[in-house]
Amino acid sequence: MTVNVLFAGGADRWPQYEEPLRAALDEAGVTARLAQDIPPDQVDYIVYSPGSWLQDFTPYTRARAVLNLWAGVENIVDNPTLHLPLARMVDEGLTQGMVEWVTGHVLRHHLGLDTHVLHQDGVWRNDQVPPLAHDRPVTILGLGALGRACGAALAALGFPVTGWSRTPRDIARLTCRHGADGLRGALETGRIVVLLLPRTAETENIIDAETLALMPHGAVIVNPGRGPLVDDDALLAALDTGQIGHATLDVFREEPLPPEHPFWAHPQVTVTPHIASETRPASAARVIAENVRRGEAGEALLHLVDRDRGY
Ligand code: NDP
Ligand code: OXD
Repeated sequence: MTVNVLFAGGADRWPQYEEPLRAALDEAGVTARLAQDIPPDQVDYIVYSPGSWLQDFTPYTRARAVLNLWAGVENIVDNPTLHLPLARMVDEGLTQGMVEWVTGHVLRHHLGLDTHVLHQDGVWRNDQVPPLAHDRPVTILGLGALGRACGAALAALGFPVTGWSRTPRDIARLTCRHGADGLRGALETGRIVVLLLPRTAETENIIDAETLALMPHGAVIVNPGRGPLVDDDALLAALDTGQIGHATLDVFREEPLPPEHPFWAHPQVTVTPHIASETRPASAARVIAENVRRGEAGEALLHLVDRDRGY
């Protein structure tokens, strides 16, 4: 039987995804009609990404699931017309990209690379040899697919890593804390704090004046999670007093970050344009195809979102 898979992931992504998706569906043994335009009442699965033209799911009467190309689901999770199972993206390429980005930015701050990279001015600055990783505790808020992988990479380099999640976790080489009580301890130890939480009602403004004050003086924040995790004004105030030594921010409340936003001009802020990582078509297509196969076989889908929890 032919399965109808609607690609509603954006016309700009279609050229990158069409061939890998066809190949992956084929490899998964699924006979599929894959297209950007299929009559709604014939669609079985919807491949989706934020900003899609598809906002009203009501006419998709026989669809069995929405398969998101992004890890973050805040743009679709509250859609009142969506009553279908929603799967988010967990992709080995996306994870590897995030591990590389987080490790790179943590090492930049740990090694004080800017001192030498930005000052090739004839001054021999040999008064500060960087400490070893085991003297620089790192905290990761969020121990999901991405937080766990980044934690493992940083722990392998020797950083003492504390991770924080909503529910209790037990992860080799990481000190795991959870819940409201665990947040204080996680922040108090982190000289570099990496945010890899989803955006939900509970995580919004989790980094505010109160939590910023818990971090060691001069701590560095690295945020590839979501902009609304951080209260921008509180962060700017903490940067101005030196409570926070630097913030490397990849995600923002408004994207693109408006040119007049104070983050751009602040000397202790590094802005990167939501490029920490991205879903990679070749590996992600296999995840989508496996979920279509599972759906057709009556098996549980991978990476299902809990709509009440919001991630
Ligand atoms: P997961 O859903 O796998 O993990 C989310 C983690 O956050 C879990 O450990 C979860 O806890 C924890 N969490 C959620 N809510 C709370 C809370 N209220 N208190 C404490 N912990 C909480 O997500 P991923 O790791 O795959 O992705 C994380 C985020 O990274 C995405 O949602 C997205 O926003 C962002 N992202 C950014 C990219 C970029 O390029 N900048 C690229 C890809 C993703 P528990 O384990 O208990 O469930
Ligand atoms: C994602 C992202 O959520 O790229 O996948 O931010």
